[in-house]
Amino acid sequence: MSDRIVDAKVIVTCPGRNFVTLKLTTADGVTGLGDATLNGRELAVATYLQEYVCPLLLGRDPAQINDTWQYLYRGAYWRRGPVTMASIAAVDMALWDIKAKTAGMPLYQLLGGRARDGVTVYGHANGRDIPEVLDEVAAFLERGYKAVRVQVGIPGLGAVYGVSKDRTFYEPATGTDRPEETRWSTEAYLHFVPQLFAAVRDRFGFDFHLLHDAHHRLTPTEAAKFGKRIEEYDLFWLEDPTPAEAQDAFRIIKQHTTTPIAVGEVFNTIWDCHQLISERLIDFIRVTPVHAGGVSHVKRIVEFADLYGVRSGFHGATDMSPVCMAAAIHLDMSIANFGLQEYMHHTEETNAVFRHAYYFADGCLHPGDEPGLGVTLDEELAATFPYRRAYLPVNRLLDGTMFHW
Ligand code: CS2
Ligand code: MG
Repeated sequence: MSDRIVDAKVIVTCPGRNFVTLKLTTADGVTGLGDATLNGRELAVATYLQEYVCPLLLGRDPAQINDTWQYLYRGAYWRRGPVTMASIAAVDMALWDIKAKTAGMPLYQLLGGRARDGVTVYGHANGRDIPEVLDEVAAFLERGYKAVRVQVGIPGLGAVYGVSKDRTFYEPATGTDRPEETRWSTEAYLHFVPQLFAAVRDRFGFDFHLLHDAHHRLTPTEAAKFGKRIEEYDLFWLEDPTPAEAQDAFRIIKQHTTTPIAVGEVFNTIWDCHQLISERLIDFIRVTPVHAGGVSHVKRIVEFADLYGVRSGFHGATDMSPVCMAAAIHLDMSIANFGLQEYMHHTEETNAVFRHAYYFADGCLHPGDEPGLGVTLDEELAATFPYRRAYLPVNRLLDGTMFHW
């Protein structure tokens, strides 16, 4: 008789920021973890799992990963979207965790084995002004990073995306009663940021990958012009230059600039990026297991992307729990078209709740050799960090017009 799922539990905890985790347990006593964190809307996913998904999992064969994925996707009728796909993602990650533990091997071995020595990552150098950013870049290069993303405060503007109040951790979801409101000027941004790239290249040269996240804030024409303007600084990628609902808008950007484009952290199925990939409108796909249907669906997306020369660049911000980070690293280790992995440090409390086998060395993350994902969740400790509602900021233009955060 094959094994059966006998328990499906949703664990919400807030060790410095909110995380939602699904824990499955089989009759044979094997457990699996799945990240279900949707920053700013965590309880929507927790409820979707608790009310509609967990009851359906009890009694199912944990080995049937593909059938369970389709059962939850086609069976929902209301397909796609961040809440549904984060819920399916959590189940998928947990089932892969169980399968690899049952096989007695780290997940990447089941996904085709080691295809590289380690997973090259990028760190986040940010500061209120250019000198502060330069000091942060120096610190990352000192620590052996081969890739660094730079974000800077814009003169005349208050808080802007990517510049952390705390020098060590970046956590944008800070509004407990209501979202923090920020003000934005695209003109001020476009005028100032090329000076940041010039200063970075002047001081540190071109022997490391330089990245930047425009965070959905430009029009296609502004992005095309900006991409062309900064070609001399040879960015590894310019991220989210324009909102990605309109995939065909990226044709305008690609017609005018060779600055590589990375998009996808907000995507949740292959349908969100099918055109971007098949028309080679992007160079890196940024989907991540928790938001894009889990290990199974992210694997499908990156293998599709490989046909068109598009590489991976999985999202790895602090709102991806160590469970999602581990799943991403196992995929990074095994796929053919690996590009780069984002790596934002979690808080010490998070690392205590989610003990994990992956580790940083020589500018790379390494998965470790524990069976499965290599993550354990300390439920007792998790219970000491109760959920605390936290909104992502909203962003308005200087005249008050609602804009993109
Ligand atoms: C950002 C994220 O890491 C990134 O590239 O776009 O910090 C993003 O803002 C957060 O994940 C939103 O929760
Ligand atoms: Mg981003």
